[in-house]
Amino acid sequence: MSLRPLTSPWFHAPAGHEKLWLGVAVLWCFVMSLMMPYWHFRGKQNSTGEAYTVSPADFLARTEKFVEANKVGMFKNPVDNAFFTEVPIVEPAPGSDVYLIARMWNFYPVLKLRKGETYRLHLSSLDLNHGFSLQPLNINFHILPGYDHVITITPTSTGEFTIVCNEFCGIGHHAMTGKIFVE
Ligand SMILES: [Cu+2]
Repeated sequence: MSLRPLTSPWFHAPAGHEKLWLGVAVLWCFVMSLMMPYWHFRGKQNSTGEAYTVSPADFLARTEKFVEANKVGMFKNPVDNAFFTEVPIVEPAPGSDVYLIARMWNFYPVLKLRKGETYRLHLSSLDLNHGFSLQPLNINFHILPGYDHVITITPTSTGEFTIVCNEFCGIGHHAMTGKIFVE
């Protein structure tokens, strides 16, 4: 198989409907570009931009201390073949610092929060990149190792929310889920 060189003139300027659709596409590029800064200021689900460097060992130590102080029970993971079958349930005081670890392959711990109260949620990973996708609300953040990303959250509805990892992170990725209960 060989490629044939193009015969001149190969370029034909867009005409008719082609012109119209190219125009629509370019216009939409501008709209989408403007939406990015717009949602940065007007959106209600943005990062606060607050982040610190932290070693995975330090973040694990802070989270263990947080779990120790606020543990109220154990959560049995309903996922088949889950890598972590039991995860502690933690009920932090409103307004306090809350720690959530993402790692291969679970979210630790399970959180119990109160509607209308504000928390400082610290997110970090112990190994590689993971995703924080809160369902069914569709709130999405990256969770990176080495960074403590602090998100200010105020639950506005009660119920059971599932955290799904939406960054492929290995053989157990499909089983990587977490829970947040809001009362
Ligand atoms: Cu993951």
